[in-house]
Amino acid sequence: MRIRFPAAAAAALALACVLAACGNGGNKAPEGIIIDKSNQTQTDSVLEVRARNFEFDRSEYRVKSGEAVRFHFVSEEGVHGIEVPKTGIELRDGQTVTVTFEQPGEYEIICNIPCGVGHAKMFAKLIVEA
Ligand SMILES: [Cu+2]
Repeated sequence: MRIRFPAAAAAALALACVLAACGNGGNKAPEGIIIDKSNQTQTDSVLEVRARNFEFDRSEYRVKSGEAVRFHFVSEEGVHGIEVPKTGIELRDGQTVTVTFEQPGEYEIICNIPCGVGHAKMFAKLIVEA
């Protein structure tokens, strides 16, 4: 009993974790956003976001809806990563993902690595145009 109970508790916890989609940070791609991590989708459109201490190279980035875009992230100074909440997009330095937003909309781009004193100020807008 002393051995089995913790095992059962751990199993229950693991199951609860699966049901709550743990490990995904709740940042799953919703309907209307297609994410191609293998970057096989054909496109000439590129969106590059560059970060330094403690800002992005632009306050606003624009992409077109219905068009695949190569979303690329570069951390030029310091250790930064980006996340676009509610889209499933998360990138580390040097990473690229191909994304298609089927609908126009507005999202936030935030730094998702605690990078220092200016961390909380690191955000930009991502505008998906019609
Ligand atoms: Cu940060």
